[in-house]
Amino acid sequence: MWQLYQFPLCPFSRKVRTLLNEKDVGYELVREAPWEKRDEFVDLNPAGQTPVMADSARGTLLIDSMAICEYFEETVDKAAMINGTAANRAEIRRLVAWIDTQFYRDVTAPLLRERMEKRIVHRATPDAAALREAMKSAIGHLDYLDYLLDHRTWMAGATISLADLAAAAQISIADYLGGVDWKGHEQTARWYRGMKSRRAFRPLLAERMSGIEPPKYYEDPDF
Ligand SMILES: N[C@@H](CCC(=O)N[C@@H](CS)C(=O)NCC(=O)O)C(=O)O
Repeated sequence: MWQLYQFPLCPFSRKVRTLLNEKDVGYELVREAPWEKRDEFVDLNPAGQTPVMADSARGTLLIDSMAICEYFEETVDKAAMINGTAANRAEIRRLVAWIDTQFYRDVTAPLLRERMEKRIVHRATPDAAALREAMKSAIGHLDYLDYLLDHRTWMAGATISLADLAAAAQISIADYLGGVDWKGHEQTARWYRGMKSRRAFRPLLAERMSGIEPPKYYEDPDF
């Protein structure tokens, strides 16, 4: 059985979990707080980051969310998420890279730092200016997603792909942490309602990080 080392608000683990659920790959969750830098975990992944997947029966260890997603895309036929022509696949990878680097750097990471890490690790109050900056970046990035969805049904084209899973993963964490103002983002909100209704994604929305409550509408597919 695969074991997935993660914590409930890790967006990269959410991307991986949604892919595994879409593909009906079984796994069990191992709660890992990367900020604790547990020796056994750093032995598994010297980068000390989640997600990590391990299957001791097979002797397989997978590290880094994109490497993990590519592994299951190559080994499980069901629900292909990097599909289409070479150009389609390049567009999917471009968007996943943009979401996992830019959206994470500008929006999800500062929200996690201010609203989760400061509370749990440092017992400090969030920096209001950093929160405002992250929320402003979220508006700019959602404007770009609105633009994409004006021209396409899904983020990268006509069918659902890893780009949608990556975007839903990051947006759901930003939303949990109160960093998304949905006003004026009807295209992205419509798309996100569809993502929230998916069997593969719903269970993630039910999870909570203790001591940090999401907004009331967070789980509602008709928010
Ligand atoms: N490129 C990595 C990024 C993973 C990542 O940044 N994970 C965060 C949690 S969401 C982490 O472990 N941060 C702790 C650290 O960087 O020390 C991936 O896609 O898996």
